[in-house]
Amino acid sequence: MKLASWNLIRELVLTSDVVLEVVDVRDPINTRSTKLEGIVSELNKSLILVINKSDLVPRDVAESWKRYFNGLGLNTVYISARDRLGTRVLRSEINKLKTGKKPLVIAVVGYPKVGKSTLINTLKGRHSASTSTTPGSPGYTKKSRLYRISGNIYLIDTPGLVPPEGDDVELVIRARPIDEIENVVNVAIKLINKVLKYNRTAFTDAYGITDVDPYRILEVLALKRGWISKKEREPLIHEAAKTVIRDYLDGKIVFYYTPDMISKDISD
Ligand SMILES: Nc1nc2c(ncn2[C@@H]2O[C@H](COP(=O)(O)OP(=O)(O)OP(=O)(O)O)[C@@H](O)[C@H]2O)c(=O)[nH]1
Ligand SMILES: [Mg+2]
Repeated sequence: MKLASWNLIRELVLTSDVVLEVVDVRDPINTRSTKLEGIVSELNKSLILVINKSDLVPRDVAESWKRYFNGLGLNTVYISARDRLGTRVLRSEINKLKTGKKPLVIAVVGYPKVGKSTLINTLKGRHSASTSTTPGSPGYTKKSRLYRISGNIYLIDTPGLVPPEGDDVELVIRARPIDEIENVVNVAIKLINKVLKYNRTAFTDAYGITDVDPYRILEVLALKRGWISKKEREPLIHEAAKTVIRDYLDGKIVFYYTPDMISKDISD
């Protein structure tokens, strides 16, 4: 299955001229894919790293990530696809690319839940019309449509989903639907620890819970919501764990770190 997904990504990259790699500003290191970046450069296409959800962090944090990725040689912009902020800068970066290709076809690729669909909708705008199906493309991209987003620039409306790999908690929670996560309580506890490491008040802000013990946070959340087992009168921490993961992915639980913190361990 993983293999098939990478084949689809390759196909999508082949079909396009420019790839927008979308990452989450809260954890850009664990939501970028150097493998994707490798495929894009191997196929001689252009890549723009799009740091999304910038509305969740102070502007200088987004700026520092832009500088960091620029320093790695990556063309980078930060945006909020949801609030339509930074999209003009993104469009102008696309226009500046000297690919010589006309028309220019753009694809949006990234891990689950980073905001690919939101970005596609934002770029499409209300007035863009779909054109034909993507010309001359097999399988996957055959079903997608091309949208003209300005002048000679076209957007493929089907996002490329990077298959999550590795064992960072970020990847686990993004990898599959929440109901299919094994050991959801353990995963949520890891996530809570990671969030608390960078933002001690994240759960106070999100739920009004002042505890900083992860297990206790799940208990209190379950009690607050009235999720209590009928028989044993115990808080249903499974439900609380799923809610924490869902709320994190929806951007309701906020944390961030900055590039200068990378040398320290960010992966747990
Ligand atoms: N705060 C914030 N939330 C965003 C932004 N863009 C997307 N989201 C939220 O992130 C979640 C995922 O957004 P989607 O656009 O569905 O992400 P996706 O990458 O298409 O997700 P999959 O199709 O499941 O892989 C949703 O709850 C969005 O509302 C943004 O710029 N800021
Ligand atoms: Mg989507």
